[in-house]
Amino acid sequence: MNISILGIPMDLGAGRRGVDMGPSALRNAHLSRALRDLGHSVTDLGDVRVALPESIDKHEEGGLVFLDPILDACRAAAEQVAALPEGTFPLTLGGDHSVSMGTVTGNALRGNPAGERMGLIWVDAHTDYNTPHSSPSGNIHGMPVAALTGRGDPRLTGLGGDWHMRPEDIVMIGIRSVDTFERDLLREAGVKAYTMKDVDQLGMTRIHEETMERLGGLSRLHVSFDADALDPSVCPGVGTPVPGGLTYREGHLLMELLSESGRVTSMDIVEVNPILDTRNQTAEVMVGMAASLLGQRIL
Ligand code: HAR
Ligand code: MN
Ligand code: MN
Ligand code: MN
Repeated sequence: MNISILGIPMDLGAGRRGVDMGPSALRNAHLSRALRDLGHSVTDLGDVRVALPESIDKHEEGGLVFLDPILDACRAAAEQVAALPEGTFPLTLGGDHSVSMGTVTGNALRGNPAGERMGLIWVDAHTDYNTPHSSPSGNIHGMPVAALTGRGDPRLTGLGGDWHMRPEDIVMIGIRSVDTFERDLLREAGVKAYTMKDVDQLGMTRIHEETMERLGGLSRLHVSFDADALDPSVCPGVGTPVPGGLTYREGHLLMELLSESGRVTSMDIVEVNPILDTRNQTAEVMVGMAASLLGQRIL
């Protein structure tokens, strides 16, 4: 397979600094080499240009922190991803999770400017379904899924023109932190979310089967993997750690099963924060997750 790597070194959507170094940390953990060793042809497109927080004013506008530079970076990421040839697998590196407004949009618009239906598998401790009204923080990395489904500020929801994700095409896995009003929005929209209780009770195999069934008719599936989905003991280098997360094996098993399905067409790795990490452990773990999704097997 042809894999194109694109970095979005942005931490403007997060409350803490450091995830802008995520793409470097992942490259340092030998991401390209790991994927080439699996027989893939890998092209690293480098990074999207992102404004430096030091050179712009931190302004909040209607409950949105750093809205304009985040929109610029998301637009640039969406354009670059949308322009990749059909059949290429885009592997996009954040950055905070607001980058996925751009990457998901770009993947949906690839080969069709009007946009296609696409399944979205959101692996995260958080549901990222806030709007400017429901958000307790104003941090845009808590809002990307709501924005993708057309909820929130029109500047965020308008990235794909008239295209939006359908809530029924989204499955979240690993959930254990949801804000009060965010919970209402999520329920009302009808997004399927597997919490950690579901992971404990059903197991990852069953969750994978149900996910494949739910997203049955869709020809494109995007995996957006937030490093904080994994337990903080596995991935300590994240800005918003939540105890009780996915084990190392649960993460790999999900990626292995998705890989066997042969249906995943693009992936993000986001929220890796080298400042808060221990000797780049989080980036190394996430490179392993990408390798499992892209065909690595134990035997
Ligand atoms: N729900 C919180 C907020 O909106 C924090 C969520 C963002 N944290 C992430 N994204 N890492 O998954 O501020
Ligand atoms: Mn997230
Ligand atoms: Mn998260
Ligand atoms: Mn819109």
